[in-house]
Amino acid sequence: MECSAYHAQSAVSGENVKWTGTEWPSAGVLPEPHSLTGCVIGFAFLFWLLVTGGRTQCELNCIGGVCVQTPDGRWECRCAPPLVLINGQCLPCPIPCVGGRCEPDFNGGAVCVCPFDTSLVNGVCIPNRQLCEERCINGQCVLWNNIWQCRCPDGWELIIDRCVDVKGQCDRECVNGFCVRNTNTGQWECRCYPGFEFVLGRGCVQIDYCGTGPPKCENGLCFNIIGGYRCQCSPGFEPTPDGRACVPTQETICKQNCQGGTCLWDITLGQYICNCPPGFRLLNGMCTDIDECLNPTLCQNGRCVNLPGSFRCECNPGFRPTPDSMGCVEIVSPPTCQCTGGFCLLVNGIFRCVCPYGFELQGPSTCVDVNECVANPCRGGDCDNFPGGHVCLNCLPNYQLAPDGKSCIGFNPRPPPLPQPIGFPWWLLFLKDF
Ligand SMILES: [Ca+2]
Repeated sequence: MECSAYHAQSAVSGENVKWTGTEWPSAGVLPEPHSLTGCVIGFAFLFWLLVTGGRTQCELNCIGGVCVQTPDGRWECRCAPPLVLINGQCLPCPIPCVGGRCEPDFNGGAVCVCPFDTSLVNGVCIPNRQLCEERCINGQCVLWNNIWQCRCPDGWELIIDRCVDVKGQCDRECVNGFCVRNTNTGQWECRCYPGFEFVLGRGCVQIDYCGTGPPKCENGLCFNIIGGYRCQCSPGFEPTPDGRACVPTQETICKQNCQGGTCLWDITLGQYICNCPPGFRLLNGMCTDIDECLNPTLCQNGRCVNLPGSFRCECNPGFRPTPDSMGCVEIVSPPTCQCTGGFCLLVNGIFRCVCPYGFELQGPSTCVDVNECVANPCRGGDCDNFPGGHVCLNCLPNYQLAPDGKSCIGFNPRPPPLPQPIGFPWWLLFLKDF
């Protein structure tokens, strides 16, 4: 033992401990406090301890304390609280120990032993209940098997000594889903509603059906819906009954198979039909020209020339096309009209000789005067015939010339009958073939 070490010890002791004989355990001889303050005196004290046998041996090492005899006869060094025996010296507790008892450990250090139901926290012995309640945020401390434990409300969970609203946290993050507790792990897990998938950090997000997997909605646009997708089809296409694909409309299909024609809705058939232009027929999805010349009855007396949509008859020399252009007929000299005294009129393609009023046809082409006087139109007078008409003359007494001069009108009870007036086209009288 060096003098300096002992000297330092006594100085420390002088600060913290009141060295009086009455505070020490019984037995042993304690030097007066003042005798410990000098190095020379200290050496003398050590020497004194050495010469006292087992007790002396104890007291030699029990610096700052006092040796007491145990019931089995051994001598132990006892330090006055709060000093603690460390490496044979009674020293103040080298560690903070408020509310506890400082005791030497087996490694030359010290431990703070807290009273029952308290725990050492930062060198202070704190009641376990207080400790629990300080830490048990959002929970309640209960005594369970003599241990204060933090109990959390349902749906809350103890995470590092505090209750955390794990279900609430799950609920907040689990939009478009619901939280269930995994019976295996005990964790609250977010289960997404159909059509949603869980993405860490984003919660339940709508599944992008359009953007994943094989391309969708060809000939249209793809739209995600909850649980799937739907197609909005381009013009000419229509969605399938399940809405997951676009197929050509009936009209489109018709048009694809009706090139050169027009697709029309047939209300009786209830479907589109291909309508080819005249002279064309549908062949292998295309409106194809009809070769009318394959019909042997066409263009007789000529040569048939097939044309797109039609045909033409090229007539042999001496022939001309028929009015309907379906054949050829022999060219005949145009009919001549002989009509003396009248004029020619084309009726039904045939010239007729038409005579003026008061003339009639004699033979095929000669107009001669009608002698009206033969019918005796001037009863009561004289009749004078002239080319194209007649006139009455010399009406008898009691007769008067008609305003038109073509009859004599009598005043007698029975006037002579008047000739029939002619009120329809006069030339019709002469159309014998009419
Ligand atoms: Ca043709």
